[in-house]
Amino acid sequence: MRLFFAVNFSDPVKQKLLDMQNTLRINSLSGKFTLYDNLHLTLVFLGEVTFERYEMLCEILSRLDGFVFPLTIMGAGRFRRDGGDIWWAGIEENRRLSDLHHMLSSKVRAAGFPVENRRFSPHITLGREVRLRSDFDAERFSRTIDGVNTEVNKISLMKSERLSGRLTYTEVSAKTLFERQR
Ligand code: 2AM
Repeated sequence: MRLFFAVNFSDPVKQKLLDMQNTLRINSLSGKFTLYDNLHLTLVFLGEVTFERYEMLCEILSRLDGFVFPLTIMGAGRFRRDGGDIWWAGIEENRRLSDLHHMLSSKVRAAGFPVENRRFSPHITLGREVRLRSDFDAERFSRTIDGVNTEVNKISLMKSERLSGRLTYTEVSAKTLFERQR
């Protein structure tokens, strides 16, 4: 099965992401836009994993310690691609998130998973193969998006598969972070 660790979002947050996506959609000539249910932030991509290995990942996740922390979704941008760009919502610099990424990556690597050693650029993919209308001011769009404040209270292990032709992500394991004492 094809797996990745991710942060998922509440409906109010996904609704804001959908608003951003809709602005892109109505200003695009073409694109494959992320389904509402699939909006997420990838922490570590694992790829194809056997069942034994899947159990190791659940174990790693269950041993993860950490407190709930704040996260701000801020701005939008694109990874330029020949066949149309990947458009994403950005994440404000977040030490706790980077630490989590590094901790998870090193644990899965130590367990023998060949995870990529690329720089972590946290983002929420809104659409792929997106070609925008030439009169759309992408810079202005990115600048004028309101930040969305939320919190990370759970880390999910997600399965990615096509079900009846539809890309479907299912949470197969999760770790709830500790609430900070108030
Ligand atoms: P994304 O985070 O840029 O959207 C499931 O495929 C998720 O893992 C997607 O969110 C995807 O991209 C992310 N991902 C990261 N590296 C990947 C890779 N090498 N192949 C496929 N998906 C990858």
